[in-house]
This record gives sequence, structure tokens and C-alpha cells, in this order.
Amino acid sequence: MAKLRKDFLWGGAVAAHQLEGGWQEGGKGVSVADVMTAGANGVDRRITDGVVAGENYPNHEAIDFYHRYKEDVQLFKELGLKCFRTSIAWTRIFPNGDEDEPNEAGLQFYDDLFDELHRNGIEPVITLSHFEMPYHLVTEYGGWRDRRVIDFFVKFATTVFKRYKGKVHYWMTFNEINNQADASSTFALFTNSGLLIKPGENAAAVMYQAAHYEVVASALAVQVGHQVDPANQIGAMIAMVPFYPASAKPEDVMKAERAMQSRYWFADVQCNGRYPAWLTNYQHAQGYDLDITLADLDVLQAGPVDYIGFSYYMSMAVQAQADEPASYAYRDANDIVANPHVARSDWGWQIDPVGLRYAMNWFTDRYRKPLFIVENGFGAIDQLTADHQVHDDYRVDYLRAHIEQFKLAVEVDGIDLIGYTPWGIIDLVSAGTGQMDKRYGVIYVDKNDAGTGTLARYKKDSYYWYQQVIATNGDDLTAVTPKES
Ligand code: P53
Repeated sequence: MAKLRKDFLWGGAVAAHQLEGGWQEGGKGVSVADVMTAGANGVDRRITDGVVAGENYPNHEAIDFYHRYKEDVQLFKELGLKCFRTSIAWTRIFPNGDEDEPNEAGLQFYDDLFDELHRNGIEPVITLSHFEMPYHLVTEYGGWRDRRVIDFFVKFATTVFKRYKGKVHYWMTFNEINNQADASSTFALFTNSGLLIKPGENAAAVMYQAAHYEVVASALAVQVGHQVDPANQIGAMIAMVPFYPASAKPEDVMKAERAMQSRYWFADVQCNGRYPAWLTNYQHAQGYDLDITLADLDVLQAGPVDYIGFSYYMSMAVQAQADEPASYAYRDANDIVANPHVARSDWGWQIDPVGLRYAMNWFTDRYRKPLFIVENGFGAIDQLTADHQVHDDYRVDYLRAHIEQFKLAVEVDGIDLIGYTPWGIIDLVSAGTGQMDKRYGVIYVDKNDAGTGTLARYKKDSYYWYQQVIATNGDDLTAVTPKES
């Protein structure tokens, strides 16, 4: 029976804008993450018209990793991390996005961070664009709706591939590129693609255009990355939420199939190098006037990704309508129904460890590429005790159940898995709500939703547990008693 690789990349994942802070340090420009206010559980974040005085922007300071990363890397080393997934803030390298020359202070920051990781035996795993394009590209170009943004992105990618050659081997192009698939979430359209939909515009048409430019830019980046260093492994990054049919009714099964196709055509293009026919037919039938050239299709064909990075938090179930159209066109708001067979987090996320194994089989059947679980985790309210402990057995239970399932996928199903980087290994700002109190970390950060706190770091019970998991290469998933306080 196959085992986890000897060099399995146990790690932790974060994103630049959610932990660095230092939003104006070292010449950094304003990113889309800098104009999003704090929301709450059930309260959307607002996108303001630039940075407005008096508003609360949680990403501006975040957990101040920009100034404290050396201390944090020591905690990661003691934890035993083999890799650390973060992103490069595009706005540190090209503050406005359309400059001719990169910003040296920004480049130097990541040189220092990557050197510090390597000194401590930790491999950086880097996302090029994780929900934070330069805000200037939104105001001047309308975000990814403009073809010129492809060149700006490829220039950014080329700059960092060259600069960090030999220091970074694992890359991903766009974080959760498919989060915008439904085109109905203002938040996803803005964070993925810098899109603000104007009155009278068809959001889906705008999304398909922007996403097309993104997959072209991704394929170009893959090609450049391989030219710069053939040792580079460049992946897609897909938000994997499996859609199950709500019943065995054939129409529900077909609905689930179309829901999966609608969310994962991005992976089809990034892995197979071409659009699936159903989507091209659908775009034509809808009358979308898309700028997709033959030259673009050649680019897609020439730039397939090396592996599939993906996030996994939850699954969903879908149901056909009574008067389902022939297209089975999928819409989140119409088609999702509650799944009575799984539990939910306080934020309504359906907890489904078996769904992770299912998703890994689905990816492997469809693409035959190595997989890398680059996000998984449990957002919860934690209680810090007076003596600075956090008894987060619920988080250990969630992570353990998911690790058990991916081990089955490797050991029983024979799936090729590069590594596992649980999300928010150190508490950080939530992408969806802007909260600090929705925590994922095995390291607690003393800061709350109001933005107050000392920013001190404390090890949670889950820290000691994960340390044991890594030390035994996943063999020992049992509970541990914290060794120190
Ligand atoms: P938060 C929605 C659904 C699944 C994953 O999310 C998502 C989102 C966007 O909120 O995002 C990923 O912080 C994303 C991370 C994010 C993490 O999941 O809303 O790649 O940036 O923080 C968790 O609880």
C-alpha cells in the first residue's frame, strides 16, 4: 500500500494581504484588499471608493507579519513545517501595476523572507496573485476586463520568477481563480478580478471575459516560469467545493454535473489547455461577445499547469428546478440546497471530510496531475485563557478527519499528493468577512475584530498536535497533551 511521500510537504498557508500589514511600507501601492472594510459573520465587507478616512480596513495592519516575520518563522520551524505557502503582494513589486520598473524595496522584502525560510529548512510555496491586484488597475483599466492587464501580470510574474530563481520552486498563478464562477458575488468579482459591475452590464459576460484573460495570463506565466527555471513547478489554484446531487433523481445528477462543470471549467482550461465544448456553446447561446482569439487558444494549449493546487473547506448539494432549462445553466442562489448528512460551522460551511477524498479522486480521474492541498481548515471563535492557552479540540478534530481522508486517497486510491498546507496556520484577517475573530491558526494572535490587542503570538493546543503529525509523517494523529504553557 502506497504511503505519503517521504518528502511530503507538510506546511501552512497564508496570503500576503491577510497577514503582512505594512500596507504603505517599502513603497507598496494600494491593492484591492486595501479598500475593503471589515464585515462580520453574516455582514458583507464593503468596497469603498479608494481609501476613505475614518473607515476600518483590517488588512492595513493585519497581524504585522511585515515587521514580525522572523519571530513567526521561528514558530513555524519549531512546529516542523517543511513548507510555507504565502503570496507575493503584486503592489509591493509594481505598486500601480503598470510601471516600467519594479520597486526594489518590495523585491528585497521577499528576498529576505525567502532567505529566512530557507535558513530554517522551510520551502516557500508562492501564489502570484492572491486576491490583491493593484487598485490602480481597477480605476484605470477596469480590472481584468482589459486585455492590457495580461501584459502587466506577465511582467510581474517574469520579474519575480527571475528574481527568486532557485529560492522558489513551487508556484501557483491565481488563487481560487474559479471563486468568481457564478458571477453573482460582488466580493468574488472584485477580489478575483478587480471587477466592479456597472449598471446595465451583464456580470456573467464581464466575468467570462476577465476569466479568459486570466487563464491566458496564467498559461503565459507557466511558459515563462519554465523558461526561467525548468525546475519550477507551476500550478493552478482551484477552490474545490464538490457539488453533490441532492437525490438520485437523474435531473439532480445532471444538475450536479453542470454545477461541477460550471465551477471547474477553469481547471479544464488550465490543465487540458482548451475550453470544454459545453461552455463555448453556452457562451454563444447567451450572445456574449467575447474577445477570445485563435492566438489565445494557442497560448492556452502551450501552457498547461504542472500540478493542481486546491483549497478544500466544504461540499454542497444541488437540485434541479421543476422547469429546468435544456442548458441546465447553474446558479448558486437557485440550485444549492442544504445537505442533511453533514454538519456545519458557525459560518454555515458544511463540514465533509469524505468530500475531500471524493474531490481528490475526481481531480485525478479528470486531469491525471499531481495534487497539492494548499488550503483546508476550520474557522472558529477561540477563547484565550488567562494563562495564554487555547483549547481548540474542535480544530484538531476537523484537521484530523481531513488528514485521515487524504491518507486514504493516497494509500487506498493511489493518488499523487505533493503536500498539505492548512489555511491560516497563524491567525489572520478573514478574506470573506474581514474578521480577526474567525480564526484558523494553530498559532493564536492577540488581536480582535475591533482591531485592538497586543499582536502577541501564543501556541494553541492544535500547535502541539500538528507538530506530532508532522514529526511522524502523518502516522500519529492522536491527541497530545500540551508540553509547555
Ligand atoms: P475566510 C470562500 C469560500 C471558500 C474559500 O476563507 C474562500 C472563500 C472566500 O472567502 O477563500 C479562501 O477567510 C481563500 C483565503 C481565505 C480562506 O479561503 O473567508 O483562498 O484567502 O481566507 C478562508 O474564512
